[in-house]
Amino acid sequence: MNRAQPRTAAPTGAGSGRTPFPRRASVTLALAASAIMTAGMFSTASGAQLSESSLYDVIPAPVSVEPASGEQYRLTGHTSIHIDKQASSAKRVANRLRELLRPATGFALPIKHDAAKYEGEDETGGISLRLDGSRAELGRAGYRLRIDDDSVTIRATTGDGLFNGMQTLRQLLPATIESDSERSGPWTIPGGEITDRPRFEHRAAMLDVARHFHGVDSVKRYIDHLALYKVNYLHLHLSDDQGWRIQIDSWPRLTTHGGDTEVGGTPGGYYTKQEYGEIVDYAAARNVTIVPEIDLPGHTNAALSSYDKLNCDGTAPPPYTGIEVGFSSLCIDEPVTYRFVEDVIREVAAMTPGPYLHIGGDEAHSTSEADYKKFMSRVLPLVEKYGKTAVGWSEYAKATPPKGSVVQYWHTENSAPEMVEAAANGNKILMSPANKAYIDMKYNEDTELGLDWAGYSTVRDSYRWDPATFLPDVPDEAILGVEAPMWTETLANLDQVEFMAFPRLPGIAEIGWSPASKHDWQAYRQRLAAQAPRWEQLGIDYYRSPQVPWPGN
Ligand code: NGO
Repeated sequence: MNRAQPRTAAPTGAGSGRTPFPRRASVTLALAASAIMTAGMFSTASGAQLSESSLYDVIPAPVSVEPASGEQYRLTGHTSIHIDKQASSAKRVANRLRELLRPATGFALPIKHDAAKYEGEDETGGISLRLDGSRAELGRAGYRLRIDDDSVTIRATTGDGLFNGMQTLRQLLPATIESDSERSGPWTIPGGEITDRPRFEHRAAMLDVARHFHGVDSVKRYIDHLALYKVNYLHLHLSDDQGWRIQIDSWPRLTTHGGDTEVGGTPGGYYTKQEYGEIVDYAAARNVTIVPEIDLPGHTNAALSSYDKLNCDGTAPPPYTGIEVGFSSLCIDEPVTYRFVEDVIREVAAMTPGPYLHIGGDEAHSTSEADYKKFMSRVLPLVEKYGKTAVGWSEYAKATPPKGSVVQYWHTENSAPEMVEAAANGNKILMSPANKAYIDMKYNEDTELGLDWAGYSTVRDSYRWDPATFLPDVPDEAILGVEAPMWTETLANLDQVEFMAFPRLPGIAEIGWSPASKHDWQAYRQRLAAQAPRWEQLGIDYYRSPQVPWPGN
């Protein structure tokens, strides 16, 4: 595979050459809807009107959808949200639902505590979020959403399930629900029943905040996008040759020096522990668990540049602002290396409520294979010592990580004996094949942003693959899930990140959530098109791929 990329600064202008699309688009929904109707897209949407969504317009596609024609619920100023007394996880979801619905509707949406109705007995007069441990068929994250003329009820066994049901409900409201200022509605929701649960427990995205630093507000906004599509892990690539982005008290120069710059030599940045905690909490409130990555033993120029003593020759290299890979390595035989790594792992683990800590391990081309294994054999136990499950890129499989550790497959080949062996050793495989799941790849030769070492990745390419069969020799049970990495060598701000993520991110989310039987490109591209008015409300600048029948085209 050709990983060579020009050693040039990334474009920093706001996407020159990209299809221009106005923020807060001026395309009227009426026009958009009529174009959709003309195209005959909504075969299921019985006379879909401009402000209505169809029960089928959900991404990721639910397991089962049963419309009740003629029924619809209308959200009004009298609507209240009902939860059981003492159900704190339902309370969290109720608060979030209110936060989501309030700006556009202007409704108060009071939260009322009352007893759940029995199964089969209709709830009346509001939106009920009911925890119901007896519904084992929904699993931990599934939900059942029922909408009729009088009420909306979401049932789930956990708060996570209620949260997922709420995101579906959100997508069933008119796109203007995403507006940050009051709109007129009407706020109707099509009637029927949706029963749903995820195919894979782990549905992730990654943001590289090392090549270009992306501040707290950008990360929060990305988390909001993930939540809309039920993505439940955000992997943050916190260190690389070009920058160290997380405060480590015992090694302060990592950030004061190592966080200074980024690709292209522009000023970098880092998260203080307090800011990082803010990200972790913001994510948790949206069902997203943060997975921190400290890339080791390669991709470490920022650390090596911060401390002489981490270098085998005792001399710190200058900061690096290009986009080559594979030239840096920690000094494998020096005891200080392991004091450094242990301090970092201890401090990062302490900031991490989630179960995983990613230790990178990719492209350590300047570390011999023997040294690589020696290094990992000392570092993997440290991850365990601080109570975390290790995750590493494909290469670290050769260090035989302990049972239960996660190997993230990022290569493009459909055959990988090391993954088969890792699975046999009890590792879980997280699927991110670069030719499918890397959403930093260019869409086509005209895309200004992004890289192309794994080839171009169209919206269809990134949707049409199956994490369970991509590596046919790895048993299905070993597949943990799917992750869409966003590397940012060329992506200097969130606007550029969004342009690469939309519309591919929702497709990866669907691949991770929906049963394989629901993966259908023709149906998907129509559901995808129906999301565009939402993105416009959210101010997301997306790529208008010609493969998708966008409204207004
Ligand atoms: C590779 C490489 C990264 C690059 C990325 C760009 C992995 C795991 N290591 O993926 O350093 O940023 O490609 O697409």
